[in-house]
Amino acid sequence: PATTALTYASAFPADFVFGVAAASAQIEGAAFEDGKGESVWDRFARIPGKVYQGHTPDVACDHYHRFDEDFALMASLGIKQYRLSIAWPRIYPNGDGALNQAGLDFYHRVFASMKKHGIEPWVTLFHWDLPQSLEDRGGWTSRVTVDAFATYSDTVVKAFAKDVKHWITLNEILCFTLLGYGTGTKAPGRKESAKVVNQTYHHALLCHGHGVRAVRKFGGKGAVVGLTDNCAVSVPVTEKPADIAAAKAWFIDRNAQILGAIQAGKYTANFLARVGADAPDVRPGDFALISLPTDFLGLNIYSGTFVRAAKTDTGYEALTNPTNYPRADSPWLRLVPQSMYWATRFCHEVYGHAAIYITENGCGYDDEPVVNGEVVDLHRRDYVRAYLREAHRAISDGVPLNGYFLWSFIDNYEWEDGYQRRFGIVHCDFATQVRTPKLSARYYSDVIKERKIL
Ligand code: PNW
Repeated sequence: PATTALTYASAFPADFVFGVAAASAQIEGAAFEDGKGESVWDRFARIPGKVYQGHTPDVACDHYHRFDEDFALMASLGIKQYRLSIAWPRIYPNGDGALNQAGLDFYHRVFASMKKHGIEPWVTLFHWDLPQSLEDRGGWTSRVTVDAFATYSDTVVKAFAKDVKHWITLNEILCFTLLGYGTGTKAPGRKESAKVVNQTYHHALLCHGHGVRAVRKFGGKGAVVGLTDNCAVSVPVTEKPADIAAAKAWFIDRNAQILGAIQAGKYTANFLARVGADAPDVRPGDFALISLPTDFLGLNIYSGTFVRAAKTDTGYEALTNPTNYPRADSPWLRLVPQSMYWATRFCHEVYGHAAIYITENGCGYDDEPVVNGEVVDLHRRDYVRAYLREAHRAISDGVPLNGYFLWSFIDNYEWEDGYQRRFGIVHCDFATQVRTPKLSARYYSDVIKERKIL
């Protein structure tokens, strides 16, 4: 009899969504075309020393002019679901005020092309490219941005309700609040106090609420909406009950500011005790908006922190990985496939989400040359396979995990790491804009076709 790899033969449910993801500022380019306004990343990239070799998002993958070719390639790989984001400064070049019809027209062309190629859009309203004009008026520290987002999300949902049924309000609040205004490693690169940073989180939560409201008001029949969060992920050091309980307690503490607050409809007592005088200012009505019911939770899962039971006040101890713990080229990206299982399981158990989607999962490496017309990224194939197995384990254990989006479709502008760090399953030669599907693209294509881990 033929030898078959039974271990990897586990099938995914028939309606499980397999997709790929990307974001406007990372792939579109055309940063100053057709009336697009400046974004905080256009500005940040030009501050010396902020981004690897001063790389800018000006051209990126030139997807703005090549989307039809990109969707043809996607379709040829059997990819039928694509998560993209809308560039706010294309729609409102100044964040609010005058609407740029050319920006809306671009996305109309994008959605028409996707439809032609049989690809369904999952649209993120905000994936970090804040209009610089809003930053000039305080950015995420100010309620001006919240009001502007309310108008922007209404406009976008109304304009594309016919084309888009899956909406994501915001991508990874932590990255544009804490990293943008606290550590300053991401745009706009500010270093504010903890109190101010907590206020930026609060404003982001309000925008999430406005996004949900926009979809309920203008999304039309069958439209669904959720947040994409990069929750803090704990993985029990062993899967003994004591370590699992410790990991869960750490998870609840560490995710109190976003997922905990949304679920509770307020900042929890534990969270308020932890931040003390740095607690954000909350106005009456804020939490009615923030805690509007959503249809799913999106999770970006890349890595995790190992936690074990300990005789501490909290009952847990989080471990720092030794330097020789395996990782991708991004230092934060430790290879911890079990994060997929524990993040989705804890989210389901703690917050009771009825549906969870992995809206991003992938790995970045610097050196992935095309050799003889091929990129043999076995490391990425292994990464995807290992994480998918843990996703499958979660489903088997009753977690309502309904889909998975691989980050990313194509090598792109990896924020402060510029074009140096490649996350794509399709290689992009940024000098010539030639696309070459990597071995991992072929692998993922087979997975999608057979709906099992190969
Ligand atoms: C995500 N971390 O960012 C973003 O949503 C993408 O735009 C990005 O390209 C991708 O992951 C790869 O980096 C993250 O420090 C940035 O843990 C930083 C972290 C996690 C995710």
